[in-house]
Amino acid sequence: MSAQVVILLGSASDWPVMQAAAAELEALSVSWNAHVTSAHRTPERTATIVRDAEAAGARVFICGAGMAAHLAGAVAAQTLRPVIGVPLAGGIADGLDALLSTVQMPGGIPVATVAVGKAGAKNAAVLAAQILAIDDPRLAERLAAVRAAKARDIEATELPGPGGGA
Ligand code: RP5
Repeated sequence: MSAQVVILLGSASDWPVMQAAAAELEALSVSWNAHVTSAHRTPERTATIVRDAEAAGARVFICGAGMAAHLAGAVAAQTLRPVIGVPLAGGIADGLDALLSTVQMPGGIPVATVAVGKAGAKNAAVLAAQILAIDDPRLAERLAAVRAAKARDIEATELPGPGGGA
């Protein structure tokens, strides 16, 4: 069986941000693989990757792209599996361009669009895991444990008081 989650990047230059999605999936023990493919530069390769991954059992696609960020939409056009789009900064409007390109899908072909950049990459992984956890109780437990650990971190945070004291 293929990886449960397939991460697609519009360019190798997107990997420094998108590796946050891979790291989050790894931490949750969700299998993943990643490929560079472009909606515009390699449209046929994109369609082939999606079809092959789906046939091999991929459950969710995560797509990160910047500028005229159409990768997630191009993937959503090829599959009924959930597609999560991560808009990336770097274009003329520092990610707002990619956000609008990713989120403004026509009715009937949804892309679940997350925040621009690293937070979006992380949340794409968590959202993919939440989708998979609907029928995987052990993954749901791991997600709950990660969320509880993050809450404990916040509760345990102590800031210096006025004058630098505790
Ligand atoms: C997009 O154009 C890619 O997703 C990347 O964010 C941006 C720039 O790509 P490169 O010129 O670095 O390959 O398609």
